[in-house]
Amino acid sequence: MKHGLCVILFAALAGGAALLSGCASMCCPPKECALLEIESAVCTIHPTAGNTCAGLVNFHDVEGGVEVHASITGLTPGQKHGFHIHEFAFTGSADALCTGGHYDPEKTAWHALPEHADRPHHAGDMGNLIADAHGRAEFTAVIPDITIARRNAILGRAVIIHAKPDDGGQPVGNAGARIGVGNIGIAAPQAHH
Ligand SMILES: [Cu+2]
Repeated sequence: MKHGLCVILFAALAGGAALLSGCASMCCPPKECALLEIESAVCTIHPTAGNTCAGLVNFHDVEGGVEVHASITGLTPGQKHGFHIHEFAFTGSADALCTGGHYDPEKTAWHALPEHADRPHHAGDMGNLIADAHGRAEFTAVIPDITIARRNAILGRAVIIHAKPDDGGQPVGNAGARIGVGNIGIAAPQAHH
């Protein structure tokens, strides 16, 4: 009797485990997949210590990449500023070095401007913001090879704006200090600015 009960129990456990692993790989209940369905993100840029850079960056999944729109103030008038997604979320360091280096999930270890996206590059290479005479910049581009929350996901990482232009040079574009920073988070459905 005891042995019989054991067999039944084992069969029930094994069946349950098979059902669980099958579900994880195939049917993916909505609760478990909630993050994967996020297609829009937002990032509020705040100045690092001693700087004035501020603004908003919106991200939307599109065919082939993520459409990025940035509206930034407090830049050096008439100058380009390196603009990247860095690997880690900002946690408060005065120089924003806590965000690590350029987001490089493909481990290319090679930097490039978006106009050379056919070359090996970091997924987080977004090129430059171009400030007008008032130190404001508007930026719209589709950045390839990233998604909000699926392959090469950017959600939960940081956007960095640099003091100097990204010249496309190795290893990270010679863009200097980090003057603006923000974390990429989940956008409210109507968050259009
Ligand atoms: Cu950077």
